[in-house]
Amino acid sequence: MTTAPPAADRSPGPSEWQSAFDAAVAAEERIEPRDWMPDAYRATLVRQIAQHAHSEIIGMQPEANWITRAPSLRRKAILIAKVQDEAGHGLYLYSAAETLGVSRDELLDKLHAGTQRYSSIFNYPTLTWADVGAIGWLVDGAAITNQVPLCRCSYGPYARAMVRICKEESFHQRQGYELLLALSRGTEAQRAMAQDAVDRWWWPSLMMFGPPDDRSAHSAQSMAWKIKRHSNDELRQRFVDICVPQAASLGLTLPDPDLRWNEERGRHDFGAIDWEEFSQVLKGNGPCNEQRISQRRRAHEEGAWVREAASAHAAKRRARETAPTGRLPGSTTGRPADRTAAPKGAPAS
Ligand code: BYC
Repeated sequence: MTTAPPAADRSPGPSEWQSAFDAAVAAEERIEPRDWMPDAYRATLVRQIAQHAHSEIIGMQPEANWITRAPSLRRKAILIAKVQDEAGHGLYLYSAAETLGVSRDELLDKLHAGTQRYSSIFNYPTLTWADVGAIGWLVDGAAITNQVPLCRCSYGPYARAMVRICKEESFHQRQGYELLLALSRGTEAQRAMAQDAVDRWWWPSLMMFGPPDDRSAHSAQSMAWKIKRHSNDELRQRFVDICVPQAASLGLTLPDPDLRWNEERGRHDFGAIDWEEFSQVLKGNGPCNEQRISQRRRAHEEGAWVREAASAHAAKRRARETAPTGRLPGSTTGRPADRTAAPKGAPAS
């Protein structure tokens, strides 16, 4: 979108920029990095995109925990690819955030200092191999439900990043489902392991959608700006309705005695979520909060040499590209003269 042109003979005032922005959002146009946008819109996007990016890279930890113990080479290769995909998602999202004028370093510093959040879900442990399946099916499933509408987010770079992320998440969800299906059709011990994982991940997955609508501080404004397209409760309900038949096909149960079809609503009713647990996890008191953040800080410190080497390499390339080419008169190759000249004594070709 190109924000509304000012009147030809004068610069636009703040209210004209605001009106142009409002009109663009109302017309379903995309806001792009160079367009004018309200400070609060920019700040909300930075908050949400950063939290999303942090979730992707912290989210690598629980599953990476099982790479060395995957039960077969095939499962190991799939899991490595999935964890790598999450790193890639982090990259797309940090890049999207950078278009808003914040650097990746700045955002990582805030994650490490605990002043920016990542998803509550990654503060739970992966106790058995079946947890890899439960994360794929439920956590990636919840992520897709939340993220598909973000492909229509009003901010262009975020919306475009989400398109690719959602395609990959949908593969992740299927691998989790397939893994759980194999376990649930396996031995009694394997089926029990799958059921136990689903029992532990179900409620935290429902919390991923955020607090209930009447306690969601940002939803109303984010929906008015078309950053969010649906409320937290709407998406949570959609997720429950999707999961119930999938659980039945898996031969597993969802750990909620109040879960039942409501004919009148045409949706499933489900039990009360423990919002006190959610609030404790957000305060840093979940089972793995400390471990996740200390591991992240350590990985960042241990990766310092890689960043330094990559920067040195990039500087070298830049220098090489901007150095005088040493072109021979009449040469069209642009290569330095000493490289194009045949070495002494070389056979004529
Ligand atoms: N965890 O006003 P609300 C993945 C915070 S990664 C932690 O409703 P909003 C994957 C919220 O930030 C999945 N905090 O907020 C990766 C706010 O706090 P502040 C990550 C939460 O933004 C690897 C306060 O609660 N997905 O799929 O309108 C492997 C009030 O909430 C949570 C995304 O990040 C939470 N669950 O709505 C496998 C999606 N929920 O900032 C899988 C993008 C809420 O005021 N994000 N809070 O201190 C969103 O769609 C929205 O930000 C949310 C929250 C729906 C999460």
